[in-house]
Amino acid sequence: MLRTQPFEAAIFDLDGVIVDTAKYHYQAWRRLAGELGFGFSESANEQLKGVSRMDSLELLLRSGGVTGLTPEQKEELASRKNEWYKELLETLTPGDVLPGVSSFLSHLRSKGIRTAIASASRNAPLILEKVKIRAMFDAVVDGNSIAKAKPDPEVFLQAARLLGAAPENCYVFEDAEAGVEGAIRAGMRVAGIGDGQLLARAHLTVTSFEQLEPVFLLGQIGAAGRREEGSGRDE
Ligand code: B16
Ligand code: MG
Repeated sequence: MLRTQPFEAAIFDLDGVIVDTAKYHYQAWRRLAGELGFGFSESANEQLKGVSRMDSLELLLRSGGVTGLTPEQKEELASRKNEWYKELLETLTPGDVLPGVSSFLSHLRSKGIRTAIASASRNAPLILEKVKIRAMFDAVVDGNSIAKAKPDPEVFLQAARLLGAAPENCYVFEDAEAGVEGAIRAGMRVAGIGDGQLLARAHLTVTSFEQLEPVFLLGQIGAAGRREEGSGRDE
């Protein structure tokens, strides 16, 4: 059975949850892999989701069997990728906010639930500004203010502190394995948005916010929030 107890704060990952920037990360990493002479598949890219920029580069290089680079060369590759990524971000508009997100946020806030962003991205301020959704969050914690990347719980704990909520009263919304793990380590409940098998550690999984919305809006997490694949891990 999934828990039905209410939560007082909602903490959202950004990339892949609020806005579909995950596809731009993938395009930019794939372009870098191409320049380095190897291919990079969408399934290999799953491992990079939610992971910091430099850790992502390490995973990419490992997948291409590239070794022996100096820290300076790695910095240069990461910033090359980031420039391409930022070019793609230029095309973002409020229309890129994922379906169901805005009404879900409005509903939570109308019920007095506090909201925060917990993102590994150092581009989070730029993205929030481009899609014009910053005002929907009481706090933003991103890659500029954390020392340890997901799956470390730091980003989530910092968001909870800023919202004045105890971790057990927070619900996290995540699309990445590393993020789901980080939220669990923070002692929070977590909804996985995406592939139910990849996010199997989440307390519930849905494929999109449109599907998630009624679950929370009706306040029936226990009745409607059962995972689609496998069995719920909640007690
Ligand atoms: P940046 P999230 C994460 O954002 C992305 O999922 C991950 O792919 C990226 O490497 C990381 O941010 C760092 O992003 O290069 O923009 O600083 O999912 O935690 O919102
Ligand atoms: Mg994400």
